[in-house]
Amino acid sequence: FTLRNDLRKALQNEEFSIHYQPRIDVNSNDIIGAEALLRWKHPEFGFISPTEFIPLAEETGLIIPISNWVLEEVCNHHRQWIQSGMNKIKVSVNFSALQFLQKDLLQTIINIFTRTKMDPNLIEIEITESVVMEHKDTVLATIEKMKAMGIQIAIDDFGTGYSSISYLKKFKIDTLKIDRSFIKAIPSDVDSVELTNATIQLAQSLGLAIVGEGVETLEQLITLKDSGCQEVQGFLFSKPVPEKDFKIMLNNKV
Ligand code: G
Ligand code: G
Ligand code: MN
Ligand code: NA
Repeated sequence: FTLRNDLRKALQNEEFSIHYQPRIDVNSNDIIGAEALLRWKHPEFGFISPTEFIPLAEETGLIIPISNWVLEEVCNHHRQWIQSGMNKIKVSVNFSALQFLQKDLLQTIINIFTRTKMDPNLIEIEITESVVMEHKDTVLATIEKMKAMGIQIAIDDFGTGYSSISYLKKFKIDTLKIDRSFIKAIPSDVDSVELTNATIQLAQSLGLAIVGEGVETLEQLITLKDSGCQEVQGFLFSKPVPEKDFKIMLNNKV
């Protein structure tokens, strides 16, 4: 209850920030993208996990202004990176199901891109399988329009929900992100290895990019690489870091 009230004041008190986790090409070791992850620093309790406050933000409807702030902040950072001469990388932003139920979502995105001069081709929106499957028609109609604008779509936490393979193709989904619970269990757990391999093969046959998430060990990296996974994220390379640190990381790679 107190957290819920504090959340109402968090935006105007500038308690939110964005951390970035690099996405790495397994062959070149280059940073080819970044996932934007929201952080809330509570004045008393310090950092509170999004797994705790995102559900509160969804219950209260605050998720909409907060998510709009996230997207605009990410676009502003991205413009600054380009202006200071760094490689143009793709940035991924997590979207909540509630955003897709907003009638003005697309116009809001267009307004943000216009204000920040963001190239839609360099934004990827991450949604979970359950977002798509629970709100099928609304979400799919919106995805179609996002795709038409050039925005890329990734299915996050892939393997944890129920996906219909037909929609992956029909809506030209760009990327599957294998959930880190499976990566954590490879190569020891046979089921996780099989699911990971099946997902990689599915992605290859549909022409989708594939990202292994939560890679923490060299053994996991090698297993993924040998199975044909081209892109990874995880603590082995970097945890999510504040924007100023991510900028340094990007600069060192140029
Ligand atoms: O960064 P961390 O592992 O603490 O994130 C926990 C969860 O919070 C992840 O599932 C992630 O997708 C989600 N999350 C992080 N940032 C955002 C955001 O900006 N919007 C939404 N909707 N979810 C986010
Ligand atoms: O559900 P989603 O993929 O959006 O979750 C992103 C979250 O995963 C980030 O908040 C980040 O903190 C966490 N994460 C990223 N890499 C690793 C990793 O290698 N190990 C663990 N345990 N968590 C990770
Ligand atoms: Mn994600
Ligand atoms: Na995930």
